[in-house]
Amino acid sequence: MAGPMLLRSLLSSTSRKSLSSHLAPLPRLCRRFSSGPAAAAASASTDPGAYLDPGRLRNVAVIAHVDHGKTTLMDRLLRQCGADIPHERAMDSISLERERGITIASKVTSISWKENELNMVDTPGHADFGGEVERVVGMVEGAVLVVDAGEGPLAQTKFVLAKALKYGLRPLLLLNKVDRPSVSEERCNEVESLVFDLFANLGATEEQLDFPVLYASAKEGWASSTFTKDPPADAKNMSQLLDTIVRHVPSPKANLDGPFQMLVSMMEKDFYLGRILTGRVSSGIVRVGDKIHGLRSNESGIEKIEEGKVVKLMKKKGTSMILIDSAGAGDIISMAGLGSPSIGHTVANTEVLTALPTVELDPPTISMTFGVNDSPLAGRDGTHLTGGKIGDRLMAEAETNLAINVLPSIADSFEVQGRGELQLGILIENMRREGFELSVSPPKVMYKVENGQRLEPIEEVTIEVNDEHVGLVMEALSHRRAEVADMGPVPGNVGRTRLSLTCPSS
Ligand SMILES: Nc1nc2c(ncn2[C@@H]2O[C@H](COP(=O)(O)OP(=O)(O)OP(=O)(O)O)[C@@H](O)[C@H]2O)c(=O)[nH]1
Ligand SMILES: [Mg+2]
Repeated sequence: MAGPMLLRSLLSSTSRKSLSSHLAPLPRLCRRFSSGPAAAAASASTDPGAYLDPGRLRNVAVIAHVDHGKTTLMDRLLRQCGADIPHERAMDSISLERERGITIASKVTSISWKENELNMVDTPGHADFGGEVERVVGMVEGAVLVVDAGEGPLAQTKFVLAKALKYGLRPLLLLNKVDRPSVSEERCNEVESLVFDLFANLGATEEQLDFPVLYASAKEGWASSTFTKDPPADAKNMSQLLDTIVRHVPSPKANLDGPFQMLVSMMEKDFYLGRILTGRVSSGIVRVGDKIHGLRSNESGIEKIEEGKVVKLMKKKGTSMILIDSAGAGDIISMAGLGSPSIGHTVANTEVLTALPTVELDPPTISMTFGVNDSPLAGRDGTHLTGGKIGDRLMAEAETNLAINVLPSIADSFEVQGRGELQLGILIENMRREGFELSVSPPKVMYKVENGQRLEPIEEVTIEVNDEHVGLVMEALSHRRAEVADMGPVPGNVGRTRLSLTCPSS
Protein backbone atom coordinates (compact mmCIF):
# COMPACT_ATOMS: atom_id res chain seq x y z
CA MET A 1 0.00 0.00 0.00
CA ALA A 2 2.85 2.35 0.93
CA GLY A 3 4.23 2.30 -2.63
CA PRO A 4 1.23 3.66 -4.51
CA MET A 5 0.38 6.09 -1.69
CA LEU A 6 3.87 7.52 -1.74
CA LEU A 7 3.84 7.69 -5.53
CA ARG A 8 0.50 9.44 -5.45
CA SER A 9 1.60 12.06 -2.94
CA LEU A 10 4.82 12.59 -4.89
CA LEU A 11 2.84 12.96 -8.08
CA SER A 12 0.48 15.47 -6.63
CA SER A 13 3.26 17.55 -5.14
CA THR A 14 5.25 17.60 -8.41
CA SER A 15 2.13 18.33 -10.35
CA ARG A 16 1.31 21.28 -8.15
CA LYS A 17 4.79 22.63 -8.69
CA SER A 18 4.69 22.18 -12.42
CA LEU A 19 1.19 23.64 -12.41
CA SER A 20 2.35 26.93 -11.00
CA SER A 21 5.46 27.11 -13.15
CA HIS A 22 3.59 26.20 -16.33
CA LEU A 23 0.51 28.19 -15.76
CA ALA A 24 1.43 31.37 -14.01
CA PRO A 25 1.22 33.54 -17.13
CA LEU A 26 -2.04 32.03 -18.32
CA PRO A 27 -5.34 33.60 -17.36
CA ARG A 28 -7.01 30.96 -15.23
CA LEU A 29 -10.37 31.37 -16.76
CA CYS A 30 -13.08 28.91 -17.35
CA ARG A 31 -15.64 30.16 -19.81
CA ARG A 32 -19.02 28.73 -20.38
CA PHE A 33 -19.62 27.04 -23.70
CA SER A 34 -23.39 26.82 -23.57
CA SER A 35 -25.54 29.07 -21.50
CA GLY A 36 -28.19 27.99 -19.04
CA PRO A 37 -28.43 27.42 -15.33
CA ALA A 38 -26.65 24.06 -15.46
CA ALA A 39 -23.65 25.56 -17.11
CA ALA A 40 -23.63 28.47 -14.69
CA ALA A 41 -23.70 26.13 -11.71
CA ALA A 42 -21.00 24.00 -13.28
CA SER A 43 -18.61 26.79 -14.07
CA ALA A 44 -19.12 28.41 -10.70
CA SER A 45 -17.80 25.32 -8.95
CA THR A 46 -15.00 24.70 -11.42
CA ASP A 47 -11.47 25.41 -10.42
CA PRO A 48 -9.30 25.10 -13.54
CA GLY A 49 -6.38 24.04 -11.37
CA ALA A 50 -8.23 20.80 -10.63
CA TYR A 51 -7.72 19.74 -14.24
CA LEU A 52 -3.96 19.87 -13.81
CA ASP A 53 -3.64 18.09 -10.50
CA PRO A 54 -3.99 14.36 -11.14
CA GLY A 55 -4.21 13.75 -7.39
CA ARG A 56 -7.64 15.39 -7.43
CA LEU A 57 -8.95 13.42 -10.40
CA ARG A 58 -10.88 10.17 -10.41
CA ASN A 59 -11.87 8.48 -13.67
CA VAL A 60 -14.72 6.01 -13.23
CA ALA A 61 -16.95 4.00 -15.59
CA VAL A 62 -20.46 2.94 -14.58
CA ILE A 63 -20.98 -0.58 -15.91
CA ALA A 64 -23.81 -3.13 -15.63
CA HIS A 65 -26.21 -5.47 -17.34
CA VAL A 66 -28.96 -3.78 -19.35
CA ASP A 67 -31.55 -1.84 -17.29
CA HIS A 68 -29.82 -2.28 -13.94
CA GLY A 69 -29.95 1.50 -13.47
CA LYS A 70 -26.66 3.07 -14.66
CA THR A 71 -28.16 6.12 -16.34
CA THR A 72 -30.60 6.73 -13.49
CA LEU A 73 -27.65 6.60 -11.08
CA MET A 74 -25.74 9.12 -13.22
CA ASP A 75 -28.74 11.50 -12.97
CA ARG A 76 -28.62 11.43 -9.18
CA LEU A 77 -24.86 11.91 -9.06
CA LEU A 78 -25.12 14.89 -11.41
CA ARG A 79 -27.96 16.39 -9.41
CA GLN A 80 -26.14 15.91 -6.11
CA CYS A 81 -23.13 17.78 -7.51
CA GLY A 82 -25.18 20.77 -8.59
CA ALA A 83 -26.03 20.05 -12.21
CA ASP A 84 -29.45 20.97 -13.48
CA ILE A 85 -31.04 17.81 -14.91
CA PRO A 86 -33.49 18.82 -17.63
CA HIS A 87 -35.27 15.44 -17.66
CA GLU A 88 -34.93 11.88 -16.34
CA ARG A 89 -31.93 9.91 -17.67
CA ALA A 90 -30.24 13.09 -18.87
CA MET A 91 -27.16 11.20 -20.10
CA ASP A 92 -29.31 9.41 -22.69
CA SER A 93 -29.12 12.46 -24.96
CA ILE A 94 -29.44 10.78 -28.36
CA SER A 95 -33.04 10.84 -29.61
CA LEU A 96 -33.18 7.08 -30.22
CA GLU A 97 -31.90 6.49 -26.68
CA ARG A 98 -34.74 8.55 -25.28
CA GLU A 99 -37.34 6.88 -27.49
CA ARG A 100 -36.25 3.35 -26.68
CA GLY A 101 -35.22 3.91 -23.07
CA ILE A 102 -31.80 2.31 -23.59
CA THR A 103 -28.28 3.69 -23.68
CA ILE A 104 -26.61 3.24 -27.07
CA ALA A 105 -23.32 5.15 -26.76
CA SER A 106 -20.90 5.69 -23.88
CA LYS A 107 -20.78 9.27 -22.65
CA VAL A 108 -18.44 11.02 -20.31
CA THR A 109 -19.20 13.88 -17.93
CA SER A 110 -17.39 15.41 -15.03
CA ILE A 111 -18.67 16.35 -11.59
CA SER A 112 -17.02 18.19 -8.73
CA TRP A 113 -17.20 16.51 -5.35
CA LYS A 114 -15.59 18.21 -2.36
CA GLU A 115 -11.95 18.75 -3.46
CA ASN A 116 -12.12 16.32 -6.34
CA GLU A 117 -13.06 16.17 -10.00
CA LEU A 118 -14.76 12.94 -10.99
CA ASN A 119 -14.87 12.01 -14.67
CA MET A 120 -17.77 9.57 -14.90
CA VAL A 121 -18.51 7.46 -17.99
CA ASP A 122 -22.04 6.11 -18.50
CA THR A 123 -21.97 2.95 -20.65
CA PRO A 124 -24.64 0.91 -22.42
CA GLY A 125 -25.65 -2.42 -20.88
CA HIS A 126 -26.98 -4.16 -23.97
CA ALA A 127 -24.68 -6.84 -25.40
CA ASP A 128 -24.92 -5.39 -28.94
CA PHE A 129 -23.21 -2.23 -27.73
CA GLY A 130 -20.43 -4.06 -25.87
CA GLY A 131 -17.88 -2.29 -28.08
CA GLU A 132 -18.84 0.97 -26.35
CA VAL A 133 -17.75 -0.51 -23.01
CA GLU A 134 -14.52 -1.90 -24.46
CA ARG A 135 -13.43 1.44 -25.82
CA VAL A 136 -13.84 3.33 -22.54
CA VAL A 137 -12.35 0.89 -20.01
CA GLY A 138 -8.87 2.03 -21.02
CA MET A 139 -9.71 5.63 -20.05
CA VAL A 140 -10.56 5.00 -16.40
CA GLU A 141 -9.02 3.59 -13.22
CA GLY A 142 -12.22 2.55 -11.48
CA ALA A 143 -15.66 1.11 -12.19
CA VAL A 144 -18.96 1.20 -10.37
CA LEU A 145 -20.45 -2.23 -11.08
CA VAL A 146 -24.20 -1.75 -10.74
CA VAL A 147 -26.17 -4.93 -10.06
CA ASP A 148 -29.95 -5.08 -9.73
CA ALA A 149 -30.29 -6.61 -6.24
CA GLY A 150 -33.44 -8.44 -7.33
CA GLU A 151 -32.09 -9.95 -10.53
CA GLY A 152 -28.51 -10.54 -9.42
CA PRO A 153 -25.56 -10.66 -11.82
CA LEU A 154 -26.61 -11.55 -15.39
CA ALA A 155 -24.83 -12.31 -18.67
CA GLN A 156 -23.76 -8.75 -19.43
CA THR A 157 -22.62 -8.18 -15.82
CA LYS A 158 -20.07 -10.90 -16.49
CA PHE A 159 -19.00 -9.41 -19.83
CA VAL A 160 -18.46 -5.87 -18.55
CA LEU A 161 -16.80 -7.05 -15.35
CA ALA A 162 -14.40 -9.24 -17.35
CA LYS A 163 -13.40 -6.19 -19.40
CA ALA A 164 -12.96 -4.04 -16.28
CA LEU A 165 -10.81 -6.64 -14.53
CA LYS A 166 -8.70 -7.22 -17.66
CA TYR A 167 -7.83 -3.53 -17.78
CA GLY A 168 -6.89 -3.57 -14.08
CA LEU A 169 -9.69 -1.27 -12.92
CA ARG A 170 -10.59 -1.02 -9.23
CA PRO A 171 -14.28 -1.93 -9.12
CA LEU A 172 -16.85 -1.19 -6.45
CA LEU A 173 -20.15 -2.98 -6.20
CA LEU A 174 -23.43 -1.07 -6.02
CA LEU A 175 -26.50 -3.20 -5.33
CA ASN A 176 -29.27 -1.12 -6.88
CA LYS A 177 -33.08 -1.14 -6.69
CA VAL A 178 -32.99 -1.97 -2.97
CA ASP A 179 -36.31 -0.10 -2.69
CA ARG A 180 -38.10 -3.00 -4.43
CA PRO A 181 -40.31 -5.01 -2.03
CA SER A 182 -38.72 -8.31 -3.10
CA VAL A 183 -35.22 -7.19 -2.06
CA SER A 184 -34.24 -8.19 1.48
CA GLU A 185 -30.94 -8.17 3.34
CA GLU A 186 -30.59 -11.94 2.75
CA ARG A 187 -31.12 -11.41 -0.97
CA CYS A 188 -28.41 -8.74 -1.00
CA ASN A 189 -25.98 -11.06 0.79
CA GLU A 190 -26.78 -13.77 -1.72
CA VAL A 191 -26.15 -11.44 -4.68
CA GLU A 192 -22.97 -10.18 -3.06
CA SER A 193 -21.55 -13.68 -2.81
CA LEU A 194 -22.63 -14.44 -6.41
CA VAL A 195 -20.75 -11.34 -7.53
CA PHE A 196 -17.74 -12.31 -5.42
CA ASP A 197 -17.69 -15.74 -7.13
CA LEU A 198 -17.92 -14.01 -10.49
CA PHE A 199 -14.91 -11.85 -9.61
CA ALA A 200 -12.96 -14.93 -8.53
CA ASN A 201 -13.92 -16.92 -11.66
CA LEU A 202 -12.85 -14.05 -13.86
CA GLY A 203 -9.42 -14.02 -12.27
CA ALA A 204 -9.66 -10.83 -10.19
CA THR A 205 -6.53 -9.87 -8.28
CA GLU A 206 -6.60 -9.74 -4.50
CA GLU A 207 -6.80 -5.97 -4.66
CA GLN A 208 -9.80 -6.15 -7.01
CA LEU A 209 -11.52 -8.77 -4.83
CA ASP A 210 -11.40 -6.36 -1.93
CA PHE A 211 -14.26 -4.30 -3.35
CA PRO A 212 -16.53 -2.12 -1.22
CA VAL A 213 -20.28 -2.82 -1.39
CA LEU A 214 -22.98 -0.16 -1.36
CA TYR A 215 -26.75 -0.50 -1.29
CA ALA A 216 -28.73 1.99 -3.31
CA SER A 217 -31.95 3.09 -4.82
CA ALA A 218 -30.91 5.18 -7.79
CA LYS A 219 -34.57 5.93 -8.36
CA GLU A 220 -35.00 7.41 -4.86
CA GLY A 221 -31.56 9.01 -5.07
CA TRP A 222 -29.62 7.45 -2.22
CA ALA A 223 -26.73 5.07 -1.61
CA SER A 224 -25.63 3.61 1.71
CA SER A 225 -22.65 1.53 2.82
CA THR A 226 -24.86 -0.52 5.15
CA PHE A 227 -28.04 -2.33 4.18
CA THR A 228 -31.18 -0.26 4.61
CA LYS A 229 -34.41 0.21 2.75
CA ASP A 230 -35.17 3.60 4.19
CA PRO A 231 -32.17 5.72 5.17
CA PRO A 232 -32.66 8.73 7.46
CA ALA A 233 -33.59 11.96 5.67
CA ASP A 234 -30.09 13.48 5.98
CA ALA A 235 -28.54 10.38 4.38
CA LYS A 236 -30.96 10.20 1.45
CA ASN A 237 -28.30 11.22 -1.02
CA MET A 238 -25.32 9.92 -2.97
CA SER A 239 -22.59 11.23 -0.61
CA GLN A 240 -21.53 7.79 0.56
CA LEU A 241 -21.07 6.55 -3.01
CA LEU A 242 -19.11 9.66 -4.00
CA ASP A 243 -16.91 9.38 -0.90
CA THR A 244 -16.28 5.69 -1.58
CA ILE A 245 -15.26 6.45 -5.17
CA VAL A 246 -12.79 9.09 -3.99
CA ARG A 247 -11.39 6.77 -1.31
CA HIS A 248 -11.27 3.53 -3.25
CA VAL A 249 -10.45 4.47 -6.85
CA PRO A 250 -6.84 5.54 -7.34
CA SER A 251 -6.15 8.86 -9.00
CA PRO A 252 -4.54 8.55 -12.44
CA LYS A 253 -0.82 7.90 -12.57
CA ALA A 254 0.04 10.81 -14.78
CA ASN A 255 3.22 12.39 -16.05
CA LEU A 256 2.64 16.11 -16.44
CA ASP A 257 6.20 16.84 -17.46
CA GLY A 258 6.27 14.68 -20.58
CA PRO A 259 5.10 15.85 -24.00
CA PHE A 260 1.33 16.02 -24.58
CA GLN A 261 -0.25 12.79 -25.88
CA MET A 262 -3.88 11.70 -26.05
CA LEU A 263 -5.59 8.63 -27.51
CA VAL A 264 -8.86 9.57 -29.20
CA SER A 265 -11.67 7.43 -27.74
CA MET A 266 -14.74 9.30 -28.95
CA MET A 267 -15.38 11.54 -31.92
CA GLU A 268 -18.28 13.87 -32.68
CA LYS A 269 -18.85 16.28 -35.51
CA ASP A 270 -19.90 19.83 -34.74
CA PHE A 271 -21.29 22.16 -37.37
CA TYR A 272 -19.07 25.06 -36.26
CA LEU A 273 -16.04 23.40 -34.73
CA GLY A 274 -15.59 20.43 -37.02
CA ARG A 275 -14.33 17.29 -35.34
CA ILE A 276 -14.46 17.20 -31.56
CA LEU A 277 -12.00 14.59 -30.35
CA THR A 278 -12.45 13.21 -26.85
CA GLY A 279 -9.97 11.12 -24.95
CA ARG A 280 -7.79 10.78 -21.93
CA VAL A 281 -4.60 12.81 -21.84
CA SER A 282 -1.94 10.18 -21.25
CA SER A 283 0.94 12.56 -20.62
CA GLY A 284 1.86 16.24 -20.54
CA ILE A 285 -0.22 19.38 -20.57
CA VAL A 286 -2.20 20.80 -23.47
CA ARG A 287 -3.21 24.45 -23.88
CA VAL A 288 -5.33 26.30 -26.39
CA GLY A 289 -3.09 27.38 -29.28
CA ASP A 290 -0.55 24.53 -28.87
CA LYS A 291 0.81 23.00 -32.05
CA ILE A 292 -0.27 19.37 -32.30
CA HIS A 293 -0.51 16.59 -34.85
CA GLY A 294 -2.51 13.43 -35.38
CA LEU A 295 -0.73 10.08 -35.72
CA ARG A 296 -1.80 6.55 -36.50
CA SER A 297 0.12 3.32 -36.73
CA ASN A 298 -0.15 1.19 -39.86
CA GLU A 299 1.75 -1.82 -41.23
CA SER A 300 4.73 0.28 -42.30
CA GLY A 301 5.06 2.20 -39.02
CA ILE A 302 3.70 5.53 -37.89
CA GLU A 303 1.80 7.75 -40.27
CA LYS A 304 1.25 11.45 -39.67
CA ILE A 305 -2.34 12.31 -40.52
CA GLU A 306 -2.53 16.02 -39.97
CA GLU A 307 -0.82 18.93 -38.25
CA GLY A 308 -2.62 21.86 -36.69
CA LYS A 309 -3.34 23.88 -33.57
CA VAL A 310 -5.63 23.37 -30.60
CA VAL A 311 -8.52 25.73 -31.31
CA LYS A 312 -10.78 24.84 -28.38
CA LEU A 313 -10.38 22.72 -25.29
CA MET A 314 -13.56 21.55 -23.63
CA LYS A 315 -14.87 19.43 -20.84
CA LYS A 316 -18.35 18.08 -20.29
CA LYS A 317 -19.52 19.39 -16.93
CA GLY A 318 -22.88 18.03 -15.89
CA THR A 319 -25.00 18.26 -19.01
CA SER A 320 -23.17 21.14 -20.71
CA MET A 321 -19.80 21.67 -22.33
CA ILE A 322 -17.50 24.26 -20.80
CA LEU A 323 -14.38 25.76 -22.32
CA ILE A 324 -11.09 25.33 -20.53
CA ASP A 325 -7.68 26.85 -21.22
CA SER A 326 -5.50 23.91 -20.38
CA ALA A 327 -5.67 20.30 -19.28
CA GLY A 328 -3.16 17.85 -17.88
CA ALA A 329 -2.35 14.16 -17.95
CA GLY A 330 -4.96 11.85 -16.46
CA ASP A 331 -7.89 14.06 -17.39
CA ILE A 332 -10.59 13.25 -19.96
CA ILE A 333 -11.12 16.19 -22.29
CA SER A 334 -12.45 17.17 -25.71
CA MET A 335 -10.66 19.31 -28.26
CA ALA A 336 -11.30 20.93 -31.61
CA GLY A 337 -8.66 21.93 -34.12
CA LEU A 338 -7.80 18.87 -36.19
CA GLY A 339 -10.12 17.70 -38.95
CA SER A 340 -8.83 14.24 -39.83
CA PRO A 341 -7.91 12.12 -36.78
CA SER A 342 -10.51 9.70 -35.58
CA ILE A 343 -11.11 7.09 -32.89
CA GLY A 344 -8.00 5.04 -32.12
CA HIS A 345 -5.61 7.71 -33.42
CA THR A 346 -3.14 9.61 -31.26
CA VAL A 347 -3.13 13.39 -30.94
CA ALA A 348 0.17 14.67 -29.62
CA ASN A 349 2.66 17.48 -29.36
CA THR A 350 4.57 17.79 -32.67
CA GLU A 351 7.76 16.45 -31.08
CA VAL A 352 6.10 13.07 -30.37
CA LEU A 353 6.50 10.54 -33.17
CA THR A 354 4.99 7.42 -31.61
CA ALA A 355 1.33 6.44 -31.50
CA LEU A 356 -0.36 5.19 -28.33
CA PRO A 357 -1.58 1.57 -28.30
CA THR A 358 -5.27 1.23 -29.20
CA VAL A 359 -7.87 -0.91 -27.45
CA GLU A 360 -8.65 -4.26 -29.00
CA LEU A 361 -12.33 -4.87 -29.62
CA ASP A 362 -14.00 -8.26 -29.78
CA PRO A 363 -14.66 -9.26 -33.41
CA PRO A 364 -18.10 -8.73 -35.03
CA THR A 365 -20.51 -11.68 -34.97
CA ILE A 366 -23.17 -10.88 -37.58
CA SER A 367 -23.22 -9.24 -40.98
CA MET A 368 -25.84 -7.72 -43.26
CA THR A 369 -25.64 -6.46 -46.82
CA PHE A 370 -26.77 -2.86 -47.36
CA GLY A 371 -27.57 -1.92 -50.93
CA VAL A 372 -29.54 0.38 -53.21
CA ASN A 373 -33.33 0.09 -53.04
CA ASP A 374 -34.17 -1.52 -56.39
CA SER A 375 -37.82 -2.31 -55.66
CA PRO A 376 -40.64 -0.84 -57.81
CA LEU A 377 -41.37 1.61 -54.96
CA ALA A 378 -37.85 3.04 -54.94
CA GLY A 379 -37.49 6.79 -54.47
CA ARG A 380 -40.76 7.37 -52.61
CA ASP A 381 -39.40 7.64 -49.07
CA GLY A 382 -35.92 9.04 -49.12
CA THR A 383 -33.66 11.50 -50.88
CA HIS A 384 -30.32 9.69 -50.63
CA LEU A 385 -30.72 6.76 -53.00
CA THR A 386 -27.41 5.99 -54.71
CA GLY A 387 -24.84 3.39 -53.77
CA GLY A 388 -22.20 6.10 -53.48
CA LYS A 389 -24.16 8.04 -50.88
CA ILE A 390 -24.96 4.91 -48.88
CA GLY A 391 -21.28 3.93 -49.01
CA ASP A 392 -20.11 7.35 -47.77
CA ARG A 393 -22.57 7.24 -44.89
CA LEU A 394 -21.52 3.72 -43.89
CA MET A 395 -17.82 4.64 -44.04
CA ALA A 396 -18.52 7.64 -41.79
CA GLU A 397 -20.30 5.34 -39.35
CA ALA A 398 -17.42 2.87 -39.30
CA GLU A 399 -15.10 5.75 -38.44
CA THR A 400 -16.99 6.79 -35.30
CA ASN A 401 -18.24 3.34 -34.32
CA LEU A 402 -15.36 0.92 -33.96
CA ALA A 403 -17.67 -2.05 -33.39
CA ILE A 404 -18.93 -1.78 -36.98
CA ASN A 405 -16.90 -2.87 -40.03
CA VAL A 406 -17.92 -1.89 -43.55
CA LEU A 407 -16.61 -3.78 -46.60
CA PRO A 408 -17.52 -3.03 -50.22
CA SER A 409 -19.50 -5.87 -51.75
CA ILE A 410 -20.78 -6.54 -55.27
CA ALA A 411 -22.80 -4.02 -57.33
CA ASP A 412 -23.07 -0.90 -55.18
CA SER A 413 -23.71 -2.86 -51.99
CA PHE A 414 -21.78 -3.04 -48.73
CA GLU A 415 -21.27 -5.75 -46.15
CA VAL A 416 -21.83 -4.27 -42.70
CA GLN A 417 -20.49 -6.34 -39.80
CA GLY A 418 -21.53 -5.75 -36.22
CA ARG A 419 -22.33 -7.30 -32.86
CA GLY A 420 -26.06 -7.85 -33.13
CA GLU A 421 -29.36 -7.10 -34.78
CA LEU A 422 -30.21 -4.28 -32.40
CA GLN A 423 -26.93 -2.51 -33.15
CA LEU A 424 -27.47 -2.75 -36.92
CA GLY A 425 -31.18 -1.94 -36.50
CA ILE A 426 -30.23 1.34 -34.79
CA LEU A 427 -27.90 2.17 -37.69
CA ILE A 428 -30.65 1.46 -40.23
CA GLU A 429 -33.15 3.58 -38.29
CA ASN A 430 -30.67 6.47 -38.07
CA MET A 431 -30.04 6.27 -41.82
CA ARG A 432 -33.76 6.16 -42.56
CA ARG A 433 -34.31 9.31 -40.49
CA GLU A 434 -31.48 11.04 -42.33
CA GLY A 435 -33.31 10.45 -45.63
CA PHE A 436 -31.57 7.32 -46.90
CA GLU A 437 -33.43 4.65 -48.77
CA LEU A 438 -31.80 1.24 -48.88
CA SER A 439 -32.37 -2.46 -49.09
CA VAL A 440 -30.91 -4.79 -46.46
CA SER A 441 -30.38 -8.53 -46.43
CA PRO A 442 -31.36 -10.74 -43.48
CA PRO A 443 -28.51 -10.92 -40.92
CA LYS A 444 -25.95 -13.72 -41.35
CA VAL A 445 -23.78 -15.17 -38.64
CA MET A 446 -20.02 -14.76 -39.11
CA TYR A 447 -17.89 -17.87 -38.74
CA LYS A 448 -14.18 -17.95 -38.10
CA VAL A 449 -11.55 -20.66 -38.49
CA GLU A 450 -9.12 -21.25 -35.64
CA ASN A 451 -6.60 -24.14 -35.66
CA GLY A 452 -8.40 -25.67 -38.61
CA GLN A 453 -11.73 -25.63 -36.77
CA ARG A 454 -14.75 -23.66 -37.90
CA LEU A 455 -16.15 -21.69 -34.96
CA GLU A 456 -19.50 -19.94 -34.67
CA PRO A 457 -20.66 -17.23 -32.23
CA ILE A 458 -22.46 -18.59 -29.19
CA GLU A 459 -24.72 -16.43 -27.03
CA GLU A 460 -25.75 -16.67 -23.42
CA VAL A 461 -29.52 -16.55 -23.13
CA THR A 462 -31.44 -15.80 -19.93
CA ILE A 463 -35.19 -16.40 -19.90
CA GLU A 464 -37.67 -15.79 -17.10
CA VAL A 465 -40.94 -17.63 -17.55
CA ASN A 466 -43.91 -18.92 -15.56
CA ASP A 467 -43.24 -22.46 -14.31
CA GLU A 468 -45.97 -24.04 -16.46
CA HIS A 469 -44.34 -22.85 -19.69
CA VAL A 470 -40.79 -24.04 -18.94
CA GLY A 471 -41.25 -27.26 -20.97
CA LEU A 472 -42.47 -25.41 -24.07
CA VAL A 473 -39.62 -22.89 -23.93
CA MET A 474 -37.03 -25.65 -23.45
CA GLU A 475 -38.42 -27.54 -26.44
CA ALA A 476 -38.37 -24.47 -28.68
CA LEU A 477 -34.79 -23.73 -27.68
CA SER A 478 -33.56 -27.30 -28.10
CA HIS A 479 -34.51 -27.04 -31.79
CA ARG A 480 -32.06 -24.14 -31.92
CA ARG A 481 -29.26 -26.25 -30.42
CA ALA A 482 -29.41 -24.50 -27.03
CA GLU A 483 -27.86 -26.12 -23.96
CA VAL A 484 -29.08 -25.42 -20.44
CA ALA A 485 -26.36 -24.01 -18.19
CA ASP A 486 -28.44 -23.18 -15.14
CA MET A 487 -32.07 -23.28 -14.05
CA GLY A 488 -33.82 -22.21 -10.85
CA PRO A 489 -36.62 -20.20 -9.26
CA VAL A 490 -36.58 -16.39 -9.63
CA PRO A 491 -35.87 -14.97 -6.18
CA GLY A 492 -38.84 -13.05 -4.78
CA ASN A 493 -41.20 -14.29 -7.51
CA VAL A 494 -43.28 -17.35 -6.68
CA GLY A 495 -44.06 -19.55 -9.69
CA ARG A 496 -41.41 -18.19 -12.03
CA THR A 497 -38.29 -19.92 -13.30
CA ARG A 498 -35.10 -18.45 -14.68
CA LEU A 499 -33.28 -20.44 -17.36
CA SER A 500 -29.71 -19.71 -18.43
CA LEU A 501 -28.69 -21.32 -21.69
CA THR A 502 -25.98 -21.12 -24.29
CA CYS A 503 -27.22 -21.02 -27.85
CA PRO A 504 -25.58 -20.49 -31.26
CA SER A 505 -26.35 -16.99 -32.60
CA SER A 506 -27.48 -18.51 -35.90
N1 LIG B 1 -37.37 0.49 -8.44
C1 LIG B 1 -36.26 0.99 -8.96
N2 LIG B 1 -36.16 1.17 -10.29
C2 LIG B 1 -35.02 1.69 -10.80
C3 LIG B 1 -33.94 2.04 -9.97
N3 LIG B 1 -32.93 2.51 -10.74
C4 LIG B 1 -33.38 2.46 -12.02
N4 LIG B 1 -34.64 1.97 -12.06
C5 LIG B 1 -35.46 1.78 -13.26
O1 LIG B 1 -34.84 0.83 -14.11
C6 LIG B 1 -35.06 1.16 -15.47
C7 LIG B 1 -33.77 1.20 -16.23
O2 LIG B 1 -33.00 2.29 -15.79
P1 LIG B 1 -31.79 2.89 -16.62
O3 LIG B 1 -31.14 3.88 -15.73
O4 LIG B 1 -32.19 3.32 -17.97
O5 LIG B 1 -30.88 1.59 -16.78
P2 LIG B 1 -29.52 1.47 -17.56
O6 LIG B 1 -28.68 0.52 -16.79
O7 LIG B 1 -28.94 2.80 -17.84
O8 LIG B 1 -29.98 0.78 -18.93
P3 LIG B 1 -29.11 0.63 -20.28
O9 LIG B 1 -28.26 1.82 -20.39
O10 LIG B 1 -30.09 0.50 -21.40
O11 LIG B 1 -28.32 -0.62 -20.10
C8 LIG B 1 -35.80 2.50 -15.48
O12 LIG B 1 -37.17 2.26 -15.67
C9 LIG B 1 -35.55 3.05 -14.09
O13 LIG B 1 -36.58 3.88 -13.63
C10 LIG B 1 -34.07 1.85 -8.55
O14 LIG B 1 -33.19 2.13 -7.75
N5 LIG B 1 -35.25 1.33 -8.12
MG1 LIG C 1 -28.32 3.60 -19.55
